[in-house]
Amino acid sequence: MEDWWKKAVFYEIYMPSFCDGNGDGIGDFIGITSKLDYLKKLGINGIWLTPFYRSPKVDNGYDISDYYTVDPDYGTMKDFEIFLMEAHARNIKVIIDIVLNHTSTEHRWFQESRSSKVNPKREWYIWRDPVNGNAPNNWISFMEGPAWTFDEKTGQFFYHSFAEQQVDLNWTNPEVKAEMFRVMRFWLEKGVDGFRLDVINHLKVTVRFDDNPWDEEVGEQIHCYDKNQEGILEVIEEIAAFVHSYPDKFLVGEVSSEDLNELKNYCGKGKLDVVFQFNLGSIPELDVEKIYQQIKEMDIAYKEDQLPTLFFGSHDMSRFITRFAVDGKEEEVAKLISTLMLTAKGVPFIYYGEEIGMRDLVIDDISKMKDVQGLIAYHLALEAGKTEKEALDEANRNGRDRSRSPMQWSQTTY
Ligand SMILES: [Ca+2]
Repeated sequence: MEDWWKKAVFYEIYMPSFCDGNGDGIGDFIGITSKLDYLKKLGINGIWLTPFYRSPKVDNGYDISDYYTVDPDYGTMKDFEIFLMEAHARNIKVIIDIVLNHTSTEHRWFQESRSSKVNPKREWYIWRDPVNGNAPNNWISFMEGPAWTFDEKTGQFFYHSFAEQQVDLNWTNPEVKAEMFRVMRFWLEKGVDGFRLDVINHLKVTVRFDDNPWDEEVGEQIHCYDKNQEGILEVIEEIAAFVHSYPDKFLVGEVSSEDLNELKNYCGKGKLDVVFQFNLGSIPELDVEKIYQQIKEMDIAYKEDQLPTLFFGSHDMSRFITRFAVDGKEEEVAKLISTLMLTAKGVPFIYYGEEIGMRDLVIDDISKMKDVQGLIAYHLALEAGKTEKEALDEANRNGRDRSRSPMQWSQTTY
């Protein structure tokens, strides 16, 4: 039988913003369950849920503090189970977002790890001695700022490829790997249909911890030693073999790259089923020639067992209707892109709200901004001597709140 996902249309639900079932202003499982008939009518076959595990939400749930618990904001485990059962009753598959690369600094594993150098969980994370009183190397995080934070208590630095509250797990440690496989087993046995693997090409960092080179021309660090490291494909193959040992499970990976030659190494038989195609999805403006070119290149580069993904929006990027806006032609743009997503070769991922033409939110006051990436950009701009207004513009440009506004279920204003 052909894999179900090859003909599926996925729909990404950003947990806090989709549907609030209990009136506290935060989306939850009761709310999502109440909209399953709507989703069925829309014609989608699969739901991708962003993280709903217990989390302090420094990065809106991508900083998990307990992988085995539903965050109380989103409901209870029972609410999750009812949602899953009701989705399956409507022949809708459910894949869940899982963050294998890092945990929240509030996770008890990290609390134990940082408590002393001899704690059994010390090696679950990446700790290094200072070098001449400074960070062990020049790595900067993928959210700006240094990737190392000094921990007073034990006098060492810990590594975080994203925000400092998202500490990287040490995937060279077999105990870490075994525990994260246990996490996946837990949810597979609850009946989920697969995973969306967050920043999956970051799982391994180099063993040498050399300085990253600097690109003088663009004034940016080249991330040579902190992603796509040797051994990463073997780990991904192990994850794929494990997940596919359960029948009909699906894996989509977020490989942080726009380079098709890199992306194609991660998907296909024995690997991830598909990866997010940022070479197409991240296109900054409506350039039909370029879109056509990317689709053609994927067709040539991909072998028979490889399929691209088709999306132009997500919780990490500007909504495409705003991004591609041609004044007065928003409806045409929305229809054009939707037609392309639903007819070109590949697995489409609709981002909630695209079907009703939702546009970017513009934040007019920094106190209303939730996204850590926007807040970091705001503070860096102020430190660089920019005005309040310029810093806010910078935050809106770099922040991700713009595409995370509540689903517009009605025309009511609040
Ligand atoms: Ca709620």
